[in-house]
Amino acid sequence: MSADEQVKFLPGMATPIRQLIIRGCSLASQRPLIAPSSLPKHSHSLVERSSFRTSSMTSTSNQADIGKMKLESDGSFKRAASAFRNWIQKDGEFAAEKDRYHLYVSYACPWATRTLITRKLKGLEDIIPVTVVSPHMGENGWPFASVDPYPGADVDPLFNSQHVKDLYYTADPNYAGRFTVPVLWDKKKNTVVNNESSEIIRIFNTAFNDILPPGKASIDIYPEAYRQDIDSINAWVYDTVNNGVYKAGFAGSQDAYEKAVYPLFDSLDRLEKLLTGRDYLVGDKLTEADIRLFVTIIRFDPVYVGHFKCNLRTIRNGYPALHLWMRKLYWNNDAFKSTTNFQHIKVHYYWSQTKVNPTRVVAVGPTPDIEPL
Ligand SMILES: N[C@@H](CCC(=O)N[C@@H](CS)C(=O)NCC(=O)O)C(=O)O
Repeated sequence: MSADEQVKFLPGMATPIRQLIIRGCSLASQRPLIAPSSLPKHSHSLVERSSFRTSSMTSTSNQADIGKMKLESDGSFKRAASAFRNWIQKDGEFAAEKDRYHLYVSYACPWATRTLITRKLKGLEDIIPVTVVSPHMGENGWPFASVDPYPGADVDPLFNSQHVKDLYYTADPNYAGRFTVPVLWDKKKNTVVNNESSEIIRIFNTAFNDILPPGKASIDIYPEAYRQDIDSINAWVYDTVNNGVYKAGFAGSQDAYEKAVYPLFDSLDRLEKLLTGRDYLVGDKLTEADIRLFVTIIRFDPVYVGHFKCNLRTIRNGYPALHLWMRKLYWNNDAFKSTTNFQHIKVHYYWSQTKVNPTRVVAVGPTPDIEPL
């Protein structure tokens, strides 16, 4: 429970009256509520929990606003770990069922786009519906279309939430982490199953195979035989490329910036060698290593070169093999093309990250967003 919300136990009452103290004024809710401490986590009824807190009630802008995010003392950016790490399993607590789970994403977010690509590759569109937020991530975090009707954004079909942060508080009123996408939601337990994209794509890879047609069930982006190679590429690609662009872009000192940007380009050079004459990073088929790299490379020229100062080279002019690999995935496989929305990508970074770009002016180039094959 935050400092803004308190549950009051009045003398002689079997159940407490919930009292919301909102910026100095107090509103007593007459609806009885079971003491939260006597319940297992996530066990409040949906209606009670979703009314616990709404976007307009409390100020969480230090938690929700990327512009107010604190850096380390040396000016470097450290990404916080994701909080919800449950797994969907055949006979587990979170069973693999149709019409039980819902995916919340932003087209702008590379981590969320990993999950969108995998959902599409595996043919999970009917099993796991998706809701897209507006790219304007502001002081309350990611808004739904009910608050910001941006083209391509959706309203929240489950709760009509205003912001993604409302979902997090519905799952856990004491949530103190960041309000990130993607969010994989469980409609049965009314909670977040998992908000870590690297795990969500592995869940999607296998968990629903029993209820998918054989052609989709047999698609395996993390095959046993290649796991060691995939894991080892993922490790340095994550640190220096996927997260490396953020470390360069969010750096608050010259030293922190240079410590990120040079290793980033060293890794791009290494990837260029790996991909020369090859269509895929590992073996001769598409794996999660390609998916995880693609979402960063597709954003590179449109956003990271300018906005994040990753400008030693561009992909289109500096890396012919990476450029070809990216264009083949995009133009030849609809799972990549249909989940890439350059408008959401560009508007989000340039508009939302006001520490990096206080004017919110969105750069017009490069044109085209992606070159033809
Ligand atoms: N570890 C998470 C990271 C997700 C993430 O950082 N998402 C960003 C958008 S690209 C976000 O929602 N940030 C909101 C915030 O940090 O307040 C994952 O891979 O799923």
